[in-house]
Amino acid sequence: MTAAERTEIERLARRVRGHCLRMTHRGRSGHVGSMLSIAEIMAVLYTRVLRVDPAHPRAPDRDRFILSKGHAGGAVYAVLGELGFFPQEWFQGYYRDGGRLMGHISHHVPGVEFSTGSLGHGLPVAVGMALAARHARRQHRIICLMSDGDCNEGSTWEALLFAAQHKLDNLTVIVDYNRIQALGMSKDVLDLEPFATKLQACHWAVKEVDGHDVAALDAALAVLPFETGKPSWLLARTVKGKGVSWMENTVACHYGSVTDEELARALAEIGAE
Ligand SMILES: Cc1ncc(C[n+]2csc(CCOP(=O)(O)OP(=O)(O)O)c2C)c(N)n1
Repeated sequence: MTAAERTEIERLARRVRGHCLRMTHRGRSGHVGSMLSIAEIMAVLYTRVLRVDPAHPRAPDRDRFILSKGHAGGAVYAVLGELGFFPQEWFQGYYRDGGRLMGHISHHVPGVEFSTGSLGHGLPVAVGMALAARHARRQHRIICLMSDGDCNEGSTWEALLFAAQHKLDNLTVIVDYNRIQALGMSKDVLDLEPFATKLQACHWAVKEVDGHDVAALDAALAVLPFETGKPSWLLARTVKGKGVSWMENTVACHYGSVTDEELARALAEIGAE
């Protein structure tokens, strides 16, 4: 990645954060911390990794992206609107009566593959898509973005065992590993550590990365799969609420958004354009 490309992707991540802050503020909704956590991951995926086309959102050979942590759908809408999958005016109606953008991610929005919200649903569906692509001899890849809360669900562990057994190397998981859930720290709710070791023991190819470093994310995802014959798992270390000082690493930012008084300050802190 050149320095100019890096700057552009970082700018996109800042715009994603800005849209998320404004959407959740206008809609008086929550989960802004969960969205701020994945801004760089969204920006890198949609500019450098996913083979998708806003003009042909249902093209048969498109890569499939599934957001399993569906409560952070605003961050996906932000990047899809930036790329032109739908008009940015739709942001105005996020989480509001008559709006097109539902709080939890919905497949009624162009570019969204699957509706989620109940944790633990994304990976089982992604595994099914990967198996179907294999049977149909299709070349598209399936990428699933999960949270550490998602990884507490039993359905996730059944799906990841199945993916390894069937050597689904067309499947990649990224975990937004911010270590905070809705009401507490992951280590207190249901600890996943030693996470990478467990995944390797389950026959996944695992990498770890700073989930806010766009160059590192790009390098980690440049060649997929990480290992032929194994599904790929990227543990992205992130900060919940990233970019807004009073939200970073707090549990409160899960169900929060910014107040009228805080909006301008938050936009200034993230360097919104
Ligand atoms: C099956 C299920 N149980 C409970 C919830 C309520 N809930 C919403 S988000 C969340 C946890 C949030 O933490 P995490 O999944 O790690 O997401 P992030 O920190 O990235 O926002 C919970 C328990 C849910 N959506 N689905």
